[in-house]
Amino acid sequence: MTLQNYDPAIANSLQAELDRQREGLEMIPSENFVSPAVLEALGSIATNKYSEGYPGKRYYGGCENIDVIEQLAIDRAKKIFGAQHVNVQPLSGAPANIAAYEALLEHGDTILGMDLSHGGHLTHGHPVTQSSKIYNFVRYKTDAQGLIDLDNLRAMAIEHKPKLILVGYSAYSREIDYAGIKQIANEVGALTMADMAHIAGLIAGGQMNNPVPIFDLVTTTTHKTLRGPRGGMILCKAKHAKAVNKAVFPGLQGGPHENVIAAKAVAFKEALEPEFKIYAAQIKKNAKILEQEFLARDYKLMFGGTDNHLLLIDVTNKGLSGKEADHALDAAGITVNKNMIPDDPRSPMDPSGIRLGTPAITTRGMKEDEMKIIAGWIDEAIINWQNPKKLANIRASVKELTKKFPLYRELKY
Ligand code: DSN
Repeated sequence: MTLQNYDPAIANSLQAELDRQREGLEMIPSENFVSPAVLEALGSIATNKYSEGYPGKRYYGGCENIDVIEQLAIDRAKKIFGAQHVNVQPLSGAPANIAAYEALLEHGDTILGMDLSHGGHLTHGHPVTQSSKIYNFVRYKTDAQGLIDLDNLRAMAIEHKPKLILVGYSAYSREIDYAGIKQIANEVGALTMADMAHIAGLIAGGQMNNPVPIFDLVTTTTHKTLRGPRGGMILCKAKHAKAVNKAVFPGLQGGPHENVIAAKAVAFKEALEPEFKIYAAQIKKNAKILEQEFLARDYKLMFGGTDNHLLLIDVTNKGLSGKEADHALDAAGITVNKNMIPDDPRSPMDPSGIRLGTPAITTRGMKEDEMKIIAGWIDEAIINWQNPKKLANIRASVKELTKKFPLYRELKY
């Protein structure tokens, strides 16, 4: 019995989603396309198994095969990032961050983390989150040039005496000086944590600085540039291993999702291949081309440009809001997300900016030439945001281009 025969409502929606992914340009910087091997592991019978505990120390019988799978995921992740200890069980990035705080801190401790509108993440202390009610978050910002000013960070660290300094961002496009930040943490006796979710694939591919050997603890998701299944992971120094494992299970979670862990292991094998370095390098080259094309068209790039996979663009000088740009681009077959810019005077639901990136379109095989064409289409869609006919024309051109870069050739629901 196929899914189509048994549950056509779901099968048809999956097919429609597959068509959407195939026929559009996916430029949300936190999205990607996993390989068929990752997809196969994700949809495997490992989903049937309970395995609370860790390899060799489980609360359930019958875990001998699951142990092999989870240990492979751990060993491969250690090798990619040079980590002393890895926990592959976090269900995603937000739970990984909560478990990390629990492992390293006492409730009420002070954490110095980046402001959301400057590129930080909700889980780094935004007042709407649960963790902001448990810990005392103090938030730093980027400077007028859009960079992280280490002198300012040092002054804030001396003033607030944080137990933890937190870096790693979801809309920041520049390289991070982990050694410089570690130095400040040492001066004030703070622990260090990086959330490398957005850039883990670029680090794995040797294209960006690696915080793992320097920092106490690093969290990540596995589904962004790292191109694995939707999930999370914590990497840390051996001295934090016990606390991290206890914080994840039983502290925060129950049974690990071993089908996801199997898919993580497959993605990590891929990240260890030489081709992954080429992929990671191409992500950055493609983002750089977009940067040049947008600067040439008078777009206001936050942080002055990009060193990674993403661009944060203030579109208000083009006469529209981030939400309007997001909708216009959607109509043109290009998916981005509306996003706050530093100290945005507008609201989160209708901010000044859009955030876009290259991981998914690079996975499809698109390179410099396609980036130039795509930047032209984005500009055209933004200029013609109130012209449905023009947007439909761009959408038709987008569809033509995507046919040259097939996605999941054999797949059908
Ligand atoms: N939601 C993710 C992103 O899009 O950046 C971060 O958690």
